[in-house]
Amino acid sequence: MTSRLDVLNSWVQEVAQLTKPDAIHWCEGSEAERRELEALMVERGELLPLNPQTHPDCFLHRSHPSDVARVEHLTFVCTRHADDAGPNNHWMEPAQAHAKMDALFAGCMRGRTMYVVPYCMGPIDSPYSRCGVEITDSPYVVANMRIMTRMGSPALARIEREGRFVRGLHSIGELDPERRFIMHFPEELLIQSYGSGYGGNALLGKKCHALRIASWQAREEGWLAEHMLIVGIQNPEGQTHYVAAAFPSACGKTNLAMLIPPETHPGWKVWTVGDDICWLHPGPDGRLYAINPESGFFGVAPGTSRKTNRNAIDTLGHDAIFTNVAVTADNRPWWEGLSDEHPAKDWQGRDFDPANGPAAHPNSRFTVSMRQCPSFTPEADNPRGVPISAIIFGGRRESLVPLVFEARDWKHGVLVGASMASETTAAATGAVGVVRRDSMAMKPFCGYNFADYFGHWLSFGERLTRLPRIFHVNWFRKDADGKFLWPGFGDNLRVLQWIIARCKHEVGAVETPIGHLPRHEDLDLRGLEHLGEAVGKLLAVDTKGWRREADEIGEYLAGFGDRVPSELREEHSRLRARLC
Ligand code: GTP
Ligand code: SPV
Ligand code: MN
Repeated sequence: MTSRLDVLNSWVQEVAQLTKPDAIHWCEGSEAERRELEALMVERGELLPLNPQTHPDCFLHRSHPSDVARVEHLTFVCTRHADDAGPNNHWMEPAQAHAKMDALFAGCMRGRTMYVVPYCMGPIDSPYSRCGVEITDSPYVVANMRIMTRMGSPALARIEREGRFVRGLHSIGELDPERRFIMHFPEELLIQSYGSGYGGNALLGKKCHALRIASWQAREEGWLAEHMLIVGIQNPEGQTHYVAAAFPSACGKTNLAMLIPPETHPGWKVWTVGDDICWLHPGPDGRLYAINPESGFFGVAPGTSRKTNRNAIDTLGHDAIFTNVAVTADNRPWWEGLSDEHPAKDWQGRDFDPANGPAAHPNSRFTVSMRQCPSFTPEADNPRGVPISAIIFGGRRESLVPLVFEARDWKHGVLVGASMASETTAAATGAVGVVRRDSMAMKPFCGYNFADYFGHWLSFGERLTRLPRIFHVNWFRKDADGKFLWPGFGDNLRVLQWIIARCKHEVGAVETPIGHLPRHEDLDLRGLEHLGEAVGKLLAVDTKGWRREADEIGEYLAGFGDRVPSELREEHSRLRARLC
C-alpha cells in the first residue's frame, strides 16, 4: 500500500544517497531522545553544562567565531524569473543554485548522523499551521528545533494526513564562510542551507520556512506571514486587546512581547502570544486573526535584565540553551546589561579581557520554550488564532521619527510600513548602526518581490471588513549626548495604552502631515514627570526633516519600478503634498 509518507521516505533516501551519512535518525521529539542528544553534544564539547544549582538543564553553545549571525549576502531566493524575487532579494537561477548546492552537499555527511526532523509551524490542530521536515547533520539544530517548533511524532502524523510539507536540507558543512549559502526555492517548497549552524541560517523552520517560503504561500493563498510579535494587552477592566508589531531584528519585539507594566499601572497585564513571527489570516467575522507559528523564543541576550525584561529572566532559569554568551566564575550565563558582575570567560571561552571587546557576543542568544514564560497565554495554542485590533510598525531611529503616530487609514498604513527604516544591528553580519529601509521589518525575510508584497498588503483593505488600525512607534530617539530620550521597556505600555484607546475611539489626536499623534496630555505619563522637555521632542513633527524623508521614500519605492502598485505611489504623493 502506498502511504502519504512515501514522498517523504523517498526524499530522505535521495538526500542520504547524496550526503552519505553514517546513520539516519528520525526524530520523535521525546524527552529520552533529548537527553541522548544532549549527552552526545556534551561528550563532543558542543554543549557545556551550566551551573546546575542556578540553571538546571541549561547549556552553553559556543559557535564558530565566524558563524554568529544571519548572512544576508549569502541568502538567495531562487525563482524561475528574477523579477519574482525582486530587488529586495539576492536571486540565483534555480538550475545554477541546485548545481552549486548539490556539489556542496555531495558526501558532506560522511562520518555524521543525519537527523530527520518533522515539525509543525503553529498549533498542531490549527488549519492555519503548516508542516515541514528539516534534514540536518547538526544535533544543536535538532535541540533548537525541538524548542522552537512542535517537533516530532505529532508533526509526522499531520504530514502523513496532509501529504504536504516544506522540505529543508541543512548541513553545517565545514563552517567555512566561503562555502556558505542559504537557498530558497519557493516554487518547489524547498530550502537548502549549507555551511552555517547559526539560528536564522540553520533552524530552517524559522526565517527560511515561516517567513520566506510562507510569505510566498501566503500571497498565493490570501494571508500574511510577518516578522511580528503578538501580545494581548489586558486593561484593569479585564478586557484584552491583541496587537501585532513588526520591528526589525534586534529592535525590541521580544521585549515588547514580555512587557511588565510600570508600577503606575496596576491592573494592566501583558500576555505573550509570540515574539518574532506572526501568520495573519482573515477570519470568518472579517477581522484579522494571528497565530504564532513558533513554540519558543530565540532571543537576544545582551540588554536583557531583571530591570528591562524580568519575564525573560524568569523564563531562562531552566531548560534553556545559551549561544555565545559569557560565563561567570561559578558558570552562570552572563552578558552585557545583565548585572554589574565581572564575567570570567568571554563568548569564545577566553579569560575575559575588555580589550577583546564585549564578553558576550552582541548577537548572543537564548533558546527557550515559550511555555516557561510567566506571561505566556494558552491563547498561543488557540487553533483559530487571536483577533488583531492594531498593527504596529517600528524602527530604531535616533532622530526624526516621533515616539508614536497613527496612520490615516489602511492605505496610508501600508505606506507607513513600506517606508520603515531602521539602524542595522548585530543580528546580521555587516555594518551596525546604518539606517536602511526595512519595509514591514521584512527586508531580509520576504520571499518575493516587495512591489508585489505591497500590493498584497493593500488587498487586505478589501479582504477585511473590520480592519486593524495601523501605528508606527520609535523607542530609540536619542538626545545630543547619545542618551535615549524615552525610557522604553515597561514604559512602552503607555504608548500601547494610547493605541488601544484609539482603537476604542476613546481618545483624540492631532492631525499632522505624517499621521495622527497624541497630544501631550493624551499620554498617561504619571511617574515620568522627570522627562520634562523630552516629551515635546518625542512628539514633534519636523516638517523639513520629513520632506527629506519623504523624498528618500519616493526614491526607495521608485527602485522597485513599475511593479509598485499605483495606489501606493498615489499615497506617497499625498504624503509629499501634505508636507509642502
Ligand atoms: P530579533 O530576535 O532579532 O528579531 O529581535 P527583537 O526585535 O525581538 O529584539 P529584542 O526585543 O531582543 O531587543 C533587542 C535589543 O533592543 C535588546 O538589547 C534590548 O534590550 C533592546 N531594547 C528592546 N526594547 C527596548 C526599548 O524599549 N528601549 C531601548 N532603549 N532598548 C530596547
Ligand atoms: C532575527 O535576526 O530577526 C532573529 C534571529 O529573530 S534569527 O533566527 O537568526 O533570524
Ligand atoms: Mn527576528
